[in-house]
Order: sequence, then C-alpha cells, then structure tokens
Amino acid sequence: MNQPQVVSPNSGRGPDDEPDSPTRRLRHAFLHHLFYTQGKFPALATKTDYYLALAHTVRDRLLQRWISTANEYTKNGSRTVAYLSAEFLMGPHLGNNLINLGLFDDARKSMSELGLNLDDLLYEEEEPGLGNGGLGRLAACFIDSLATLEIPAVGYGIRYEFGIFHQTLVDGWQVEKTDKWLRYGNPWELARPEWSVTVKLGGHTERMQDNSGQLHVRWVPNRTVLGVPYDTPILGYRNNTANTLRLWKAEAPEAFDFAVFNRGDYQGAVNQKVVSENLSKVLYPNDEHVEGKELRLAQQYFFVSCSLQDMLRIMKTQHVPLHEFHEKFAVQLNDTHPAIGVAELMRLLTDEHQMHWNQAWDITRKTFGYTNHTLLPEALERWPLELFKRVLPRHLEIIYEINARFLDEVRQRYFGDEARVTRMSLIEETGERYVRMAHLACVGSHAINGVAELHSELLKQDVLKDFHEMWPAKFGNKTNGVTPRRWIALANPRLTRLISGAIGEGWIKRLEELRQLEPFALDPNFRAGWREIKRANKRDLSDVIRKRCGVAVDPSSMFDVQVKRIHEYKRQHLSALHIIGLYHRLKTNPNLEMTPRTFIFGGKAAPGYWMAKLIIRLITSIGEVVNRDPAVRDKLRVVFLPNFSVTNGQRIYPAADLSEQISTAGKEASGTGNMKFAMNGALTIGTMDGANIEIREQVGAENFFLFGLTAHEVATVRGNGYRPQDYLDGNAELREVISLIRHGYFSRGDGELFRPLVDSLVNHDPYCLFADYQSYADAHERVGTAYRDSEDWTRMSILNSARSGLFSSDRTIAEYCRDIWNVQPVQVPILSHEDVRV
Ligand code: NBX
Repeated sequence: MNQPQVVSPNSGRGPDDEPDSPTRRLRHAFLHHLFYTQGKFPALATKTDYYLALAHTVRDRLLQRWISTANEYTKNGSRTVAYLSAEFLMGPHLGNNLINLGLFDDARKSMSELGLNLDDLLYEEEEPGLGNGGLGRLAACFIDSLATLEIPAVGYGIRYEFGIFHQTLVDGWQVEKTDKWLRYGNPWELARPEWSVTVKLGGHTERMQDNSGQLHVRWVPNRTVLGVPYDTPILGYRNNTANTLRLWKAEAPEAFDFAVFNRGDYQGAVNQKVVSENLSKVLYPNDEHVEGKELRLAQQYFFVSCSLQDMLRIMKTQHVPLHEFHEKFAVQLNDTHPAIGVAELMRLLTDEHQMHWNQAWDITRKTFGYTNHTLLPEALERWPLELFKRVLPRHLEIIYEINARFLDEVRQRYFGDEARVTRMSLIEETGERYVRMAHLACVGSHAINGVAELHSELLKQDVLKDFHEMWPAKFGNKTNGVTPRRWIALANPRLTRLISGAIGEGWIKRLEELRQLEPFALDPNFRAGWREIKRANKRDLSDVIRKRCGVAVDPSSMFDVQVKRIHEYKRQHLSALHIIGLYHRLKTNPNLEMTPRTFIFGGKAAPGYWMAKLIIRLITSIGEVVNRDPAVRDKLRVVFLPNFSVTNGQRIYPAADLSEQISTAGKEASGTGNMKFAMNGALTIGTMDGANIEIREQVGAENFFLFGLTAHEVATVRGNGYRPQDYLDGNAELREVISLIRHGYFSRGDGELFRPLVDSLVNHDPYCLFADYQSYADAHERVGTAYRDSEDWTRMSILNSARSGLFSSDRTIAEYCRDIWNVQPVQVPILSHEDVRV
C-alpha cells in the first residue's frame, strides 16, 4: 500500500467535493475512528488499523438501522423467524455492508482521496469462518435474504473462538492451521452480557410431589455454564432493516472458583473456566460425517438452550403469554444439529413453566420446522444412549416420553406392524442403543423439507419413507438459493456494471429480472463486453494463482473449476482421472488438437478423512508433473488453490468458464456452488444430481453438459452387483490412467502412495467413478469443441446468467415464509437518536 497522504480531520475538505458530500463525511468519520477508536496516527497505523477505522465508520451507519429495526419489532410484537444453525459461514462483512448501504463507490473514492486503496482494506478482514461448507453458507445467504425481504428474524448459533481451520499445503499434503479470526478483534459484533443465560449439563433428575399431588421433576446438574450473546447486525439490501445474528459464547459462571482458590489450588480454580469455555472453543471440521463426541452434543445443547431461553425472555418483555410461543416464533432447525431443541422446549414449558404435557407438545410441534441436508447414512446424527444420558439426563426422559406416545400412535395406525415401530422409534435398539436425532426432528416438527427437488423426493422414498407415509402433508421441498448481493454484486463488480447498464439495477433485489438479458445474448457488442469481463476476472484470478501457487496460468485457456469440500461422493478424483486421461492422450499424440485448459481445484478435507487428504495429494501430484512437462504445458495446467473460503470463492466463481458438478447422482442434496457459478456465467458439466437438475431445466439442456448415470440407474447398477473391474476391462484409456498412478508416475516411482485410493476404486468404487468415466470424458469432448466457438460459448454463458433467477435465496426464503413460517414483512421507519426519549 502507498504511504497514505492523510488529510487532517480539521482541514476536512478533500480535493474537489462538496462540504457535505457523502465522501467527505466518510473521510471525516474514518479519520475520527483512526484517532479515537484505533488511537493511531498515519505514521504508526497498520493496514489493520485502516481496515478497523473504516469498519467502525460503516458500523456507525448500521447501528441506526439496527436500533430502528429493534424498536419497530418490539412495538409491533411481530412474528419472528428463529433460524437455529450450528454454523453460519458469513464471509467478510465490510464489502457486503458497503454494498447493502449503497456506499461502496463513495467508500472507494474517499479512501483513494486519502491515498488508500479500498480493495487492500477489504482484504485485511479475517473472515468469520464459522462453518464447514454448504450448510453453513446457506444459513448466511438465508439471513441476508430475510433482512432484504424485511422479515423479522434472528439467526442463532455459536460464536466459535476458532472457526474452520486454515488450510495450507506442505509437499502437496493438506496441513491444518488454527483459525484465529478474533486475533485483532471483531468490529461487527456487540457483546450483550446483560442477556446472558445459564445452561445446565450432566447430573441426575429427582421427582417430587407437591401438596396437590402434582408430580414435579427437578434436574440437578453437575455443572452450569453461562451463555453470553454476541450480536452482529445483518443489513437488508438498500432498506432500513437490520436483523440480528446472535451467537453464544460459553463462559464460566464464576471466572474463579474461590473455594478452590482459597485452598491454594490455582490450577483447579482456573480449570472450571477452561472447561466451560471449551463449549464454544472450536468448530468441528467434519462435514457429512458424524463423530459421537460428548463435547459436540454439549455444544449443540448449549446454543439451543441459550436460544430458546432467549426467546422466552423476549416474550416476557413483550408481554406475550407463554401459550402463544408458536405464534411469536417460527423456529427452523438447520439439519439435526439443533434438533435437541424439541426436547428442550418441552422441558422449558413443562418443568420450568408447569405447562401440561399435551399443550406443550402441541405448541412445540407448531413451532419447529426441520430441514434435512443429506442422504448419506454416515451423516445422520445418532447419539449413544449412555453418552446422551451423561450429558442430558432429563432430556433422555423427555425423549422416552415423546417416543412412548409417538409409538402408540404408530401402533394404532399400523396395527400389528412391529417392524415399522422398530424402524420409526426415536431409539435405535439393534445392537448398541442410540438416540436418532432425525426422528426426533421429524416427530417434533410440523414441516419437513429437503433442499432440492430430487433430494426431497429421495427423502420421501428412502431415508424418511415411514414418516412420509404417516404424515405426507408435513413434507415439502425448498430448493436452495444463494444471495446475489454477495455472489454477484460484491464478487463480480464488472459484470454487475454491465448487467445494470443493460437492464437497470432491479435484478439485485428481483433476480428473475435477469431474464431481460436473454435478447442481449444475440448482440455482438454485448457479447464482446461480456467476454472482456470474463477475461479480466480470469486475469485477476491468474494473479492470485501465481502468488499463491507459484504457477503461471494463461487467462485465454478455459478455466475449469471444481471448488467444494473434498469428499469421495463429490468425486474430485473423477476429474483427476480424466486429467490424467487427457495427459496420456497428449503424450501419445503430441499433435493432438485440444482446447487449452486450466484445471483449478479448491476445498478442505476433514482432518480425519484420510482418503480425502489422499485425493488432494493426487491432484497436487498431477499438477507437479503436468505443469513441469514442456510437451503439454501449453494445453494443460493443474492447480490446487489452498484454503478455499468465502473470500477466495468471491474471486473464483466470477473467473470460471466451466463449473464441475460431478457428484454421484443421488448423493449431493442440492449444491449451492453450482448456482454461484451459473449466475456468474459459467457453463456446467454435471450429473443429474441435486439442484443440477433444476439448473439444467432453467438454463436449457442445450446450454448444459450432462453426463453420467441417473440416481435411479446408480441404484440399479449397484443393486445388480456393481463390478468396477468390468468397466476397467472395457476401457483402454481408463486402464492406462490407473496403470500410470499404480506405477508411481505421479509419485516419483512410489507405487505405494496412492494404492489405497486405486484399490478402493478397482475393488469397490462406492461412488461409481468407473461407471461414469467414459460418459464424463465424452461430455468433456463436447465442452472442448463448444469452447472453441467463442461467440457461441459467450451466448450460452449469457443465457446461463439470464436464466439463473430462480436460484436467488430471496426466492427460497419467500417460499419458507409462505409455506412453513407464515410470517409477513415489517417495514422499518428510520429513527434518529434525536427522536428517542429516555
Ligand atoms: O448442505 C450440504 C449439502 O451437502 C449440499 O448438497 C447442500 O447444498 C448444502 C445446503 O443445503 N451439507 C453440508 O454442508 N453439511 C455440512 O456441512 C455438515 C456439517 C456438520 C455435520 C454434518 C454436515 N455434522
């Protein structure tokens, strides 16, 4: 960064602005915060100081909307959505808030007048990575859309001290580093210790009768922790709404246990603090795989109990009677992670507020909705009974009671069908006993949904079949969406300018309006502009790749991108096999005409998922060989961009030509990256899986590269005893590919390194890579041919964007509001501190 030429705050005026222009006011406020918040002057200020000064400047502008919103909601007693999620993968706030406030260009100008570059300051923000992947990012898009649609809503979650690990590559292997996102403080949050709540854990229960013979249950915990809320305002796009993201931090009720301290046991005294704070210490980095850890269950219960207690507190201040809980709050469960809420609300209503069981149960079911995000059996949460009892003894009793009543209902409905009773029970009793969280969520909710059409259908036919048969009306589909504010307006400013120049700015709030771009797909001038933007975005990404990977890539080559968590079902290794196939073709036929391609990968592997880490190693190994080989280097490049995150995603999606969405059909619930790519004008190569199907339907089959077995065909092939060896025998190229890996071509002759991966494919291939290999390679041939006709490719690219309107999270949220939550917008008039009387 250049040494800033800071204008003195007293002299105030910049080069050529009005005395009261927005840029002048921003500049003034910025310098004020540099002095009086950061306590720095330019000679000593770091980039972080400048970032923080700007962040505080923007925060001041949020607070007025936040207070106005809280005032309006409190006055109206509005019905409110409580979105319960163990993860919120927010991404950096500064740029997004500037966009939503309409101050982005003014901020850029005022910073440049001070000799500062806004992009450098934006880059200083450490993103709050409080999520693993799609599920956590979906929660972030949803709270953005809720605010934009002016729906009263609170996002409830955990303020992890350490978010998702930072991924580095060492010798081509993933190495994890702690994510210390709070290191320099967080200007976007306000602690609200006055609204702290107490949460009990462990211990046992006692029963007693009162004078009237009524039975009361007392939970005697063996420890308690304090939940302290930290609030972040969530702005709507160009409106006055600022909703709240409320994340709970765990603290010890007393920082020191003085009784222990006075005995001279300092360690013991501090220990309680350490143990308590562990609850919100770190995000579990596993996606799509559960680890039955006690701390994880305690985390889930901690934030759910805090949140429900918080709702009861709000009801009290607004004088809403307890029996109207479900009218005041619509509570959505983001997967089963917060499903313990069903038992906790029952406990709060019956044990703590003496409500009768039947009334409490009626309220509970009217309150909750449950969204499922996966069909993978290893991702379905179940807790060993013993562990559950140790952490939540009272909740286990409540779950037994819910179960007894529920199974009575099942027996009545399905006379004599004990097999069904066993299948549906909240307790799994075959072998070790478990509490089934998905069953608890189904029984305790009035609405159950999947996240794409195929996924919702498969839920009904498969994982939740019995529940669908019993309560068909509870089931529905809500196809995911993503926010166009972050994923187009912020991430792709060049495209945003071009689109708005053609059709106005309405699309940012009403994404269906992108349809108006369709005629422009035939306009050569518009196409040239579109192409130039993609090229510029690719140049920017090439700079990032050169800096971070030390690899030079050619922006005129096709950027073929797969970014997402690394998982066998997502099949990054299918792409790896295909790249080796291309490499082999080029080596055996040096004159082969081939569209030059840059393959870009990004994504984190769960630290304990060995096979996923080996897939990363395979990709980096292929890169090492291919990028160094002069015979192919003009045609093929392979890079693995470390630490895929929201921040990096914002640079990657706008630069992609081709989006790889190649999961085994029936495995990817929806996908949301697929939508971000399409909006930004990438074409998709993909299977009939998740939301790919709906994307293809929208953009047109002729503008989508389809390959592979359908979910139904996968089931049939596997049902008939799938033998991957048969596919290997029938495919010469695939045999060459496997043989190259086996013989250590990509591991300096080490034939052992990738053996587990190859053996798994040849002998089991649980995700049917071999069955889909040829179809995938053929689809890539079609892609290569299509890309060479750059006019036609551009036309298809424009049509992909123009027809992506359905995939705005605004549409998704409007459907949740209408079908599940029954909530209405509330318009917020702006309040100034001069209007307020104390
Ligand atoms: O949720 C993802 C699905 O895999 C995607 O298909 C879908 O688009 C997205 C949003 O609906 N699931 C996901 O990201 N799961 C997790 O991150 C996860 C985290 C912890 C855990 C289980 C799953 N214990």
